[in-house]
Amino acid sequence: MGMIYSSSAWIKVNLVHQEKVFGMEKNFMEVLKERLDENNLKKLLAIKNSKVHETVAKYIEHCNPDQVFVSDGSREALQYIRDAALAVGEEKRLAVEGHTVHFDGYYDQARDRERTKFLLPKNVKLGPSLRSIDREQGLREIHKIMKDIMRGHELYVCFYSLGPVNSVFSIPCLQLTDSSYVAHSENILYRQGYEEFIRRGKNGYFFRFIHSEGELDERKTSKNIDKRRIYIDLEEDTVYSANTQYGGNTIGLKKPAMRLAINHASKEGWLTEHMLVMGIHGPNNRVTYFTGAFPSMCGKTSTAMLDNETIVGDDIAYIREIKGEARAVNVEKGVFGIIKGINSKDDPIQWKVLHSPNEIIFSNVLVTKDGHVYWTGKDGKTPEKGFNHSGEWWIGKKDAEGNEIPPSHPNARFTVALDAFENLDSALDNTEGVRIGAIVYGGRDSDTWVPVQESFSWEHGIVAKGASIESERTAAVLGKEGVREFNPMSNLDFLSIPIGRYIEINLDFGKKLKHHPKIFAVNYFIRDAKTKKYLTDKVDKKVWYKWMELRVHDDVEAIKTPTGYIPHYEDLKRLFKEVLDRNYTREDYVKQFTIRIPENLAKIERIKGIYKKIDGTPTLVFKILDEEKRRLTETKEKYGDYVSPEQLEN
Ligand code: SPV
Ligand code: MN
Repeated sequence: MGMIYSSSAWIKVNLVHQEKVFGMEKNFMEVLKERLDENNLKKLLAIKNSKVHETVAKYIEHCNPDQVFVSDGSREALQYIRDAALAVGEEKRLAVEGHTVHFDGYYDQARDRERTKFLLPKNVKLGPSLRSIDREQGLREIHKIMKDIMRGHELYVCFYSLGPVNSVFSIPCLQLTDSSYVAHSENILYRQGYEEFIRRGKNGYFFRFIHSEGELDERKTSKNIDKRRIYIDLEEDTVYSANTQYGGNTIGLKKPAMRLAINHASKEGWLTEHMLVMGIHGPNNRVTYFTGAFPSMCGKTSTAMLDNETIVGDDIAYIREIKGEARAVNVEKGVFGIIKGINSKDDPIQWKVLHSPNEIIFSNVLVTKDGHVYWTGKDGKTPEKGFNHSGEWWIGKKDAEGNEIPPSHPNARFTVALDAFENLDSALDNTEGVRIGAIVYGGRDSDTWVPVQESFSWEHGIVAKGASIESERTAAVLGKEGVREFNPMSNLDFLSIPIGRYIEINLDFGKKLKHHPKIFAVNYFIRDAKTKKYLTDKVDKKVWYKWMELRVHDDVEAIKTPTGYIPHYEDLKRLFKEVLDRNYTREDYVKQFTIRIPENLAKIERIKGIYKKIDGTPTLVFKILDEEKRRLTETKEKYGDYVSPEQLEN
């Protein structure tokens, strides 16, 4: 077809096409003309992409909203959505200028793994750990659930870009949602993409997200959560989400988009990772960029927010090879951060932002009568009463299951744009991203890994660190907390390709690089085996990052252990003094950096056991794990089960 867009021949061709694909009763132009007012229609038609128009028309017909608003990303459009969130009651104004609060339903407080599924065509297999449903059946089910689901609501049609606009990284996204809260959140978290859609016309692919919060109760929370579904269609780059409001299920560009992006990345030779991106500031004004993967609620945001360092992103990174270097962008431009535990001492930067007049959506926190917010772990006394995700709340209130309800939900969050932070790195919008000097992997591990160690090579880092992450479960997903879960690269929840293939892609990515980032593993959660007390303080990570930064440039030596290189005491002692003004004792060092051989060996067996069951695991995985096992066994024979770093020093 030619480039002339609005010819009648074009409409005819598409009419036929659309009848085949969608089974719509009217042609999509008729629907759009009927259901959009002149201004909104004009905004939509400025984008010369029939698939955009078809999608909007189809879901207007199918979901049947009362009204449609097309956002062109202008200031007026953003204001319109902010106002709508307040008018509808999905958000309420708080005492501080720009602050609002939103509540999700009592049982809609986290990502719903059970009801998040891939729609799989008959011939495609993803392996048993990725939930799926037959594509035809799933499409029927979700469309049945979504029939007329937006009745009584307004539909917001929004355009965004994942990654900086007009760059090799950017992926345009079309979001349809009837939740003003979701649209508002996305306006804070993502770059506007209306202009990008106009620029691209019908070239290239884009992601589609169709969300409805469904019927709301009197508290404006989704009522029919038994019909909650998040269905992912890789064939059409589309995610459907219904009867839920919680951001991890609904904010299309966040975790829904990650699944679509991992699929594309795997075919196009780049990586989509659950990673922070930050600048660590070394000697002589040197900035070294780090990416870091941690499962949810394991310190990813607090790492990205370290004071005296700079943040590019705290959740999702796209990584591409450009001229032999690994380069990363933040897919987002805002933070959907955990609020629990944020206090003025440990988190000065976040604390300041949360107390300044800014555009912030607080979700599932406690709100007092005077319009102030409180969260578990905040400085000061817990208010006697207030309003939270359970409705009216007072100290000691219990839920239907007899559990005491905390003031704020453990997965309560705040949504704010990154430009509110004084530590924002100037590279946020670099169209070529930042050069990655180091990749860090970490999990919630109470008994195995030392606080920081450097892997021996790209392959060793990918296999023995990234692909071997295990983490004790947190409140970020529905289910029992504390259970140790395998979570390769902290990305398991978001994988849309078989695990073995994903590991292989990570290994292969290294082959393209002329300069390899160093790969480190950290553990912020190591405990004393007897007392069970944490062996490190929350702020100690500042020192680990400074040490890693020096290692990237070979500025300090390290001790070779069976699992990786660890710091010398003297280097840490100096850094603790410089960074935290603390006297770091040899005794603490030895406790923290003792190599726990039985635990490490047991872990290798667990990980090998898991990979043996995974089809397509690269053989290199077993080779590297066996080598690590051999090193550990030899060291054990020489020094015993628990080996102090001093024994390995020479
Ligand atoms: C996470 O849980 O990893 C988050 C929040 O970043 S969510 O949007 O729920 O995924
Ligand atoms: Mn995350």
